[in-house]
Amino acid sequence: MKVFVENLPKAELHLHIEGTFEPELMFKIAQRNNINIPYSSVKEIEAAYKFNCLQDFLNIYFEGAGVLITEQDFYDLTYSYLQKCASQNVRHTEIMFDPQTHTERGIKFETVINGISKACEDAEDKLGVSSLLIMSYLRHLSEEEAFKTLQQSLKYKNKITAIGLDSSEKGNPPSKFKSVFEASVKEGYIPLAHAGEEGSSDYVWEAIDILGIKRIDHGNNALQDENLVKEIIARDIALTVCPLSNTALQVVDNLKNHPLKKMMNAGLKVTVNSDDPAYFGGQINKNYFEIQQALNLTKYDLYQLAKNSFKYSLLNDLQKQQYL
Ligand code: ES4
Ligand code: ZN
Repeated sequence: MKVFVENLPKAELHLHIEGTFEPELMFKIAQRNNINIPYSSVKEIEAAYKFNCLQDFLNIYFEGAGVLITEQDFYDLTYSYLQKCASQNVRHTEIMFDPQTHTERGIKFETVINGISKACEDAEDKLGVSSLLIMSYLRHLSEEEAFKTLQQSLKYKNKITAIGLDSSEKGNPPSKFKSVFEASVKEGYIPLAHAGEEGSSDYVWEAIDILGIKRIDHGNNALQDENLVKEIIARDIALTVCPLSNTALQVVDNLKNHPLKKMMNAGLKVTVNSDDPAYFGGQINKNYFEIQQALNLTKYDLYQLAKNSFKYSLLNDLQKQQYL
């Protein structure tokens, strides 16, 4: 099964670039930027990665992202992730980035986007991995702040395919971002959002009805509402599920209780992804393999999951055809 997973061509659709920051690279970049981080070894860092909930994780994730300063830093972070894609037979990836995590600390939008997008171009040439970018608004900040980010992005519109919504879900419902999503769609961005990870099924309803999202990041709690499940299926919206993230953040207590197979059986279109692999204990292949083991998935299930990853990607139909 491990070899089957490794050989399976895949796309990754739910991945935060700031969440791919491995301790070794974090040390290296912190050192070259003369920044002190509160850890003295990789072991200490790994020991700190114990989370009780999404917020616990986010605090550490924002702190780690704080050492990224130059375009080269963003380039190195992204290229390092894309090399991992190549080695795991990930042929295509849709990378989320959180501009506000950086612009809030005085880093220019252009530094972030140029570093990330140059790495993507080089990886397409040298590694044969294609990528698209998803600009995510931080939902713990105001809608006005998101509007500022939208404005900053317009000059780089040709490099960005979609918008997302991430960070602390509870207390920050999708409806808070109705106007900025409308404005973003008018600019040609495809709307996506995290919903139903810690938030209830009501948040998933809002995400599809009010924001009009084309794909749901996580969506676990959609299963609480039969009518919602029917609606998601009727609209042919896929869920980007992240098994190891769900156990790391205690959204699911044990992989054996993960709802992925239930989702598939209910007719939902599911994909498997790593979310923040440097923090949650595994890259994409480990996510496929561990969920396969925990739920006794068949090779056919794995094939369906990988096929969905291309079918529900943001590639155009012609680009998809080479994989389907
Ligand atoms: C995130 Cl809500 C969420 N989940 C996982 N990773 C994240 N990075 C930023 N927001
Ligand atoms: Zn996520």
